[in-house]
Parts: sequence; C-alpha cells; structure tokens
Amino acid sequence: MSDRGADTIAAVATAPGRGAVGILRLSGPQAFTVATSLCGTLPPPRQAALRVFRDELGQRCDQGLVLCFAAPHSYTGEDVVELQGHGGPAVLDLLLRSACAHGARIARPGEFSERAFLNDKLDLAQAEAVADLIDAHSRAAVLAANRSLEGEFSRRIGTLAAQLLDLRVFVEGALDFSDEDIDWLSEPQLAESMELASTALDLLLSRAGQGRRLREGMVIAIAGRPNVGKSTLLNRLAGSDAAIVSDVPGTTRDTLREHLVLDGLPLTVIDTAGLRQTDDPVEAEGVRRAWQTLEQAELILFIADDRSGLTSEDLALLAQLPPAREVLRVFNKCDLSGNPDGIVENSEHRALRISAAQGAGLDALCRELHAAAGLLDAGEGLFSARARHLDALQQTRLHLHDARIRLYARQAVELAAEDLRLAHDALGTITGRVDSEHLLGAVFSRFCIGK
Ligand SMILES: Nc1nc2c(ncn2[C@@H]2O[C@H](COP(=O)(O)OP(=O)(O)O)[C@@H](O)[C@H]2O)c(=O)[nH]1
Ligand SMILES: [Mg+2]
Repeated sequence: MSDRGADTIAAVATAPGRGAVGILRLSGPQAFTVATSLCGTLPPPRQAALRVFRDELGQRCDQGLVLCFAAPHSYTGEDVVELQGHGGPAVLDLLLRSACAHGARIARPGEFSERAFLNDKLDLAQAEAVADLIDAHSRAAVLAANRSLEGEFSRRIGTLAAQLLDLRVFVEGALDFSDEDIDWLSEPQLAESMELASTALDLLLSRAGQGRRLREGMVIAIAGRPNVGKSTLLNRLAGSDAAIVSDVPGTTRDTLREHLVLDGLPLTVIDTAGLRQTDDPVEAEGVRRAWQTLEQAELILFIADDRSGLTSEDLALLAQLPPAREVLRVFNKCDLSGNPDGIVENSEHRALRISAAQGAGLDALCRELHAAAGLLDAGEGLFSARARHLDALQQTRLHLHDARIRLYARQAVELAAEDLRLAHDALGTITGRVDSEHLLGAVFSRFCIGK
C-alpha cells in the first residue's frame, strides 16, 4: 500500500437510508484536525461530547455526539473520530462533503478494515469475519463469525503453522548437517510430527468446510415425477406459497428458486418440473431445464409417492440423476399411506417419509439436510470460513502430502524442504502473515551449533 497511513479517510458508517442515528467515521493522521473543522474542539479520547456539526460553508447542519480514539487504540490503529448525528442521507452527505473539503477523502469499501489489518489490529481471517458478522443471517452464523473474529480460527491456523515450522526446521537442519553421522530423517520424531500435522490439517479442513457451509449454504433441488408433492414441499420449507400447487400433473414448468434459512443453515431450494415424457412443448422445456438444474445441485431430494413406493418409473429416473450427487429419497404423502413419518429404517439408501401437506416428518428432513451439509455434529465449535480459506488449506495439504512422500522415499530432501515451505506459505495466506524471516529466526535460534 503506497498510501498507507498517508490519507485521512471518511465514510458514512451506518446503512444508507433514513434512520434515527447516522455515523460519519474518520480515520487517519488528519482525523482530529478534520473533525475540529467540522465541530470545534474535540473531547478527550473515549469520551463523548455534544457538538454542533457544520458543513463546508460553516453553516450549522446537525448536532450530535463526537467520539475520538487516539492511535493506536482504535479499530484501524490510526486516529479515529466518529460523528454521531441524525440518520438522514442529505445530512450525512453534507458532513461527508465537509470532511472532504477539510482534507479527508472518501474511503474505499473495506478500507477501514484494511487499515486495521495493515496496522496489525486484525489478521485477514478476522477482517473477513467482520464482514461475515455483518452478513450473518442466523444466530449460528453470528456465533461462528464471532468465534473467528475473536481469533479462534486464526489460533488454530497458528498452531498448525507452528507444527509446520517445526517440520521445516527439522528438515532444513537435516539438509545443513547432511554430511554428519546423524541420520536425521530416520528420527521417529519426524514421522510423528508429520502425522500430527496432517491430522490437525484434516480436522481444520473439515471444520472450515462446516464454517463455509454455514456462511454460504447449500443448493438443493427437489426432483421427481409430476404430482408427488415437490412444489408443496418447497412451499412448506419456504413457509410461503412460492410455487403453484395443483393436482393437475405438469403444473410446475419454470424452475423456482427460494433462498431460506433452515435452523441456521442457508439453503437455496430449487423446485423443478416433474420429470416425464411430454408432448406439450412448454412442459418439455420445463423438464429439460429441470434436468439441467439437477447438475447444479449439491443434494437432490428425490420425491416419490409413499402410497406406491418407488415405481419402475422412479427407479429409471433415479438411475439417470447426475452422478456424484448426494440423493435423499423422500416418500411423500404419508398421511395418505398411513405409514409413520421419519427415517425409513432398514433401507438400502438414506430415505425418509414425510407429509409435505401436513408438515409431518419435516424435523427429520431438517436433520438430514444439516447432516448432508456436515453441520450435524459441529456443535458449538463452529467458526466462519470461506472458499479462500478452504483453497489455502487444500493447497497446504497437497504440499504436505508431497513432502511426506519425498521424505519417506528418502529422495530429494531439498524438494521436500521446498514442499514444506510452500505448505507453510499457503497456510499463512489465510491470516495474511507469511514471513520468511520468521523461519530464519526460528532456524538459527534452535540450531545454535556454533558453526
Ligand atoms: N394428502 C397429501 N396431499 C399432498 C401432499 N403433498 C402434496 N399433495 C397434493 O398433491 C398434489 C400435487 O402436489 P404438487 O406439490 O403440485 O406436486 P408436484 O407436481 O410434485 O409439484 C396437490 O393436490 C397437493 O395438494 C401430502 O403430503 N399429502
Ligand atoms: Mg410442482
């Protein structure tokens, strides 16, 4: 960042639109000077004071509270001022212009958090958790974002990074002293540390996967023959009459998408046209789109009528579903068949009985969906994570795997050392703290064999 710390930035920190309170936030070396131009003398840091706010022409435009935070004890680590006035768009716009007329510039999106990161107030994963907290749409997502923000995820990354660092120190040491008698690579400590690191990595990957699910949710499609109750189920899950339900087969032709949060799990549920051969060109297009949609789904709810069970037509459709998709068989209309709702025991595949019309068996369905998302046993330990983090963890795993193979084969120890460096760096991108001097320091402090 070339302009790091040089500019003083300003932005309206509250949501756009009208509200009781609106906040203008300033950060940077000139924050106190700019604020003084807007509202006169400033109170001491961390004490609120009532002031009149003036626009760039010196006209009174609002009155409110002023709060100052002196560097480095602020969100960004710089001098920060908050002007808390009335939440009208025109008032806040006047204040923002006035701040800019007195030397501030309008902040880019995320720039306050970026500065917090550059000033070591937050690491990258924590800065991302701030955004996750703001975007959270359920209590579970709020709690998970807080765990990341508070450093839970970063600490786990840190522990794993320390394990990788130990490995690197060991292997690079073996390289440095390869002409000596000791056979470093046959030390049991090495194999043990390798195992430990890769187990910790797998655990972290699975946890991060759950955290990502909680943030990004899952796409599920409802499929099956016409009239089995697909649209009724969508409406039941969405809690609204999103889809037209009728006893005329072939009603649903467009593909409907509903975004909903089911017990903390964000879902995109897609209702499709009933899968069947048809001469109606419009319905045929719906069926074509339905097949296309199934390709995008991570989980397919295959609905059948519980009165008939799986018919030969159902079996033929099941066989045509896109491969490598998770499929949950759902037998609907159990109110008509008289069978009990819930999980179908002794079934070869995962299956359950529901009545979409009556709402029976939906708790079991909800549990199955959480299980499919990997969230069932996640409990309280969940932290928020994103695709970027998963990519980095997967990269780390690949490099660690390569290093293991090379070390076990006792070949190319230099390359193994390089693999470990890449693994360590990939991991470091999650928190944004990759630092090669760190490694040098560790190597020299631990290997002080007067050479
Ligand atoms: N008794 C009963 N009727 C249902 C149930 N689910 C759907 N239906 C009825 O079955 C018919 C077809 O439902 P719909 O949702 O349009 O089926 P789709 O073609 O698969 O989308 C409608 O008349 C629904 O009211 C159920 O669980 N119990
Ligand atoms: Mg339908």
